[in-house]
Amino acid sequence: MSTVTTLLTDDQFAVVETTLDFAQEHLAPHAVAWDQDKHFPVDVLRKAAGLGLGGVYVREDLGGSELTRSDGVLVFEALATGCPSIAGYLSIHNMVGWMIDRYGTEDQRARCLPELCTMEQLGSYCLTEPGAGSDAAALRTRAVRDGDHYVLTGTKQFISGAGASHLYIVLARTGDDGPRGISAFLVERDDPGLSFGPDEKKMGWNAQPTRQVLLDGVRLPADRLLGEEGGGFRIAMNGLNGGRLGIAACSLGGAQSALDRSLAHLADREAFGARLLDAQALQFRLAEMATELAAARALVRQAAEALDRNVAGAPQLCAMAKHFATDTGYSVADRALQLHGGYGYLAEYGIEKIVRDLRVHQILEGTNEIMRVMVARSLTGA
Ligand code: FAD
Ligand code: 2MC
Repeated sequence: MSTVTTLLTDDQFAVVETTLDFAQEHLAPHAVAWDQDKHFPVDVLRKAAGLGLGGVYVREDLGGSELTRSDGVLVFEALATGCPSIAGYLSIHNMVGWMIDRYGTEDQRARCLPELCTMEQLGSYCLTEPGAGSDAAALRTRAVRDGDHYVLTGTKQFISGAGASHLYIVLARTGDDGPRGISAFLVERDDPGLSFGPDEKKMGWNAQPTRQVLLDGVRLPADRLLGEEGGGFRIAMNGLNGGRLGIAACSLGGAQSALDRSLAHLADREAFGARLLDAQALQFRLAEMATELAAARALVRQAAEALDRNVAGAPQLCAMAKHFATDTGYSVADRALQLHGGYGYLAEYGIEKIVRDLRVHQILEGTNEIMRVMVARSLTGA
């Protein structure tokens, strides 16, 4: 794990060590079973919250850890060495917390954040719809103003944590077509008219639920509007800039774990009268994997610093980091599976689970094609 901890401050080193210990003690030993049983370990999430991981970016006055993005990517990489699926959910929960801390009124902050930070309450982010995924600004869920209330109707697709979460940031249309007609709302699980589809059967990310969120005339007091009417798309996109780094970091952690396991396996395994680790062809493969991960890590950390400093071009750097780190992470994990031979294909070794978990990081929080669209637009000025 040497490149994981190079160039860190003493404080960052301490955070990484604590989080790695947590991941190894509380996540890694159970990750395969949770995947097989499709178990969402809320009790373990609350333990993570005890370390400050329920409100990573939330200000300290309401129980948050108030860390920077540069710290956050270290945390999510370390967590994902234990289980990318759980780390991925925690990244989404923390995106929700950041959005409320950043755009919420003092009343909204006080109502939501203390229990999000302890993870007594879990959060979900609801942008995607059956007819609007990559083209998020085409969403059709409607929020109609009715006196002191808004009434929300529509369907959200693929929502991580749905059903288990208490708080849902829902993007809905209050105005005309396009991004400027969209607003963000705080919807609570008990709000009448809210229900959920069945848990989707998935290739990976099985240690957390993915369900539709169905809004059938959900009537919300007007003070559940987050930010300004018409400002929801900007809030959603700014949330995703940090979220994309969280997912990128989860790919680094999952892939690093697969690489570390490959080293151990090749050191143990003999063929043709020698340790497999002594075969130079395999050493070169390990060296390439480590180098590619180090390059991806450097880009993720650069993008996080750009976001911390709020520099122009930070969203595009986040997009670059997201597609580069998630493509690299998947490719490294897939090569680790190959280095394990037939054992890599067996569930009990945990490698095929990492491959399955990391595959979806190339799709969610903006597909890697959409990340390239963002980068290309900034190059061409389109
Ligand atoms: P589409 O938009 O239909 O895309 C299909 C294909 O076309 C993709 O390969 C895409 O890259 C490509 N494509 C589309 N447009 C272009 C273009 N202009 N140029 C080039 N290629 C293009 N969403 C949430 O809001 N909240 C969640 O919590 C959440 N969790 C998820 C969890 C899981 C397990 C999954 C699988 C998805 C989750 N999503 C969530 C949804 C996810 O963000 C979307 O699946 C993703 O944004 C892609 O949308 P889509 O599936 O509709 O694909
Ligand atoms: N950061 C800040 N602002 C952004 C932004 C970003 N990353 N992306 C877009 N914007 C702004 C943009 O500057 C513009 O602002 P203004 O109106 O002031 O000019 C506004 O948003 C509209 O942007 P575009 O004109 O680029 O809108 P368009 O519809 O052409 O494309 C696109 C936007 C494709 C970048 C956006 O729809 C997108 O990111 N799609 C992917 C959807 C996605 O990431 N879904 C993830 C769901 S969550 C999930 O998967 C989880 C697991 C939680």
